[in-house]
Amino acid sequence: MAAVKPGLDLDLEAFWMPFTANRQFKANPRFLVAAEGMHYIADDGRKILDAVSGLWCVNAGHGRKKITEAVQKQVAELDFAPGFQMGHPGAFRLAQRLAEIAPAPLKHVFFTNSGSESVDTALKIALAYHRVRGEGSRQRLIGRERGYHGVGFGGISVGGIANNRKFFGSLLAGVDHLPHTHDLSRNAFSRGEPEWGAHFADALEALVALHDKSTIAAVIVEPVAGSTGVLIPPKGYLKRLREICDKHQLLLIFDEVITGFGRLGAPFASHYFDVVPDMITLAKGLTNAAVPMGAVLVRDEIYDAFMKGPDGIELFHGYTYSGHPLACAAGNAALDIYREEGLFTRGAELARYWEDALHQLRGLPHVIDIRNLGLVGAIELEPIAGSPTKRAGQAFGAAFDKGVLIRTTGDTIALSPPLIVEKSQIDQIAETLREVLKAV
Ligand code: PXG
Repeated sequence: MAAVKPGLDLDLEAFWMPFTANRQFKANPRFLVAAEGMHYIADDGRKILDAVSGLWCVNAGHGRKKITEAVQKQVAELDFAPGFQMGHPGAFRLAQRLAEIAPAPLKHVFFTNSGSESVDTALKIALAYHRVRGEGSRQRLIGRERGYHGVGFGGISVGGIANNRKFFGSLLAGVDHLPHTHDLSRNAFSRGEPEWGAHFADALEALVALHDKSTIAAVIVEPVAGSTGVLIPPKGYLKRLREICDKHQLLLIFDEVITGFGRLGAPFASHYFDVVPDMITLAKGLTNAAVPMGAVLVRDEIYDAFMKGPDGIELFHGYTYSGHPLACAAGNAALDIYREEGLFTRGAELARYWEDALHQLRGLPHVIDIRNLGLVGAIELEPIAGSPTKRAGQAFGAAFDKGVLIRTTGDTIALSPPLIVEKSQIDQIAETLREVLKAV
């Protein structure tokens, strides 16, 4: 029997939903039908406060008129332009503006359509870079346990989540992983960056000793790991990673698909931590999620190495929709909004209030950790014995029923509201979670 959404003339079986327990969802479907500002509207007409920016992506809030109008105008004027051996002004404008916001030496932008494509693009650029400069033996890629870098074969290979890897064969060869930095025995309930754990970066020295630097192309990490439960880097950890990469000429890639565009109270995490990587992968907030788009920001020296090669195509890589006109229109409008409304730094102004609101939930039943940075936060729950993820799953349902959309991963509640959030809405998120956590 096909699942049917009551009240809507829809057979739900045809759509194989991504990262979803399809049977569970289809037995009890939840539909969103509209959105504006900080809220979704559910199909039963209820207003749901969005405490996770859709999926960490609607940084300026929903239904922004400026973006809507820019996309409408663009689709009427130039719906599509081929991006290979042709250009359109919107893509060059967006690239130039991104390069202006990016940390200084990252002046070049390669467009993709998603975070997963950005990651695979950055990994390919890293490999090709070493080859074009005559060190093609550098082929090994290093990721991190509990890392999430999307779902392409490159991304799951450097990623560190067993369920995302184990079904998919042998993955990329020549990948190794750093340990993750999450240690509740030392760092539980840290406010902001944990004090303890910079030494986790030294594991990179051990990998260099094991494999030899001449075999290693790049290291990729999320500055703050998002999908595996908001893991905040220990103080000094990212700086130390940068130093070790410099020492051995390894490229350092920051995956800022979540941390980009103001999430930490600065344009990028790279600014926040004052650590400049060699490439930054982006997506999500780039267009405020109105049109899919990703990008890779690339350091001068890397781009220049390709531009010195023989005449002809310098990098055999790209997508039909790289720099799609609608995505560029949305991206340019989103950047206008971020700048005009000061959203790149609003997270810094609200960070303390956010931190206090979340940490007031300490002491509630089953809360084993609370973490925060900028406008991102997480509450880790003690799993129900024998049923991991169940407690957080119940919290998700209960919060939704009480009018707040959260995200859960494992038994951790992850929070990242749009950067336009008001203090009263932070209170609402915290109060709703207080009620929810008393009951799960
Ligand atoms: N890198 C990072 C750091 C991400 O967080 C991707 C790459 C892949 O992006 P695309 O656009 O290909 O999905 C992501 C995506 C969650 C959640 O709730 C997180 C993501 C996607 C969906 C859900 O944690 N991050």
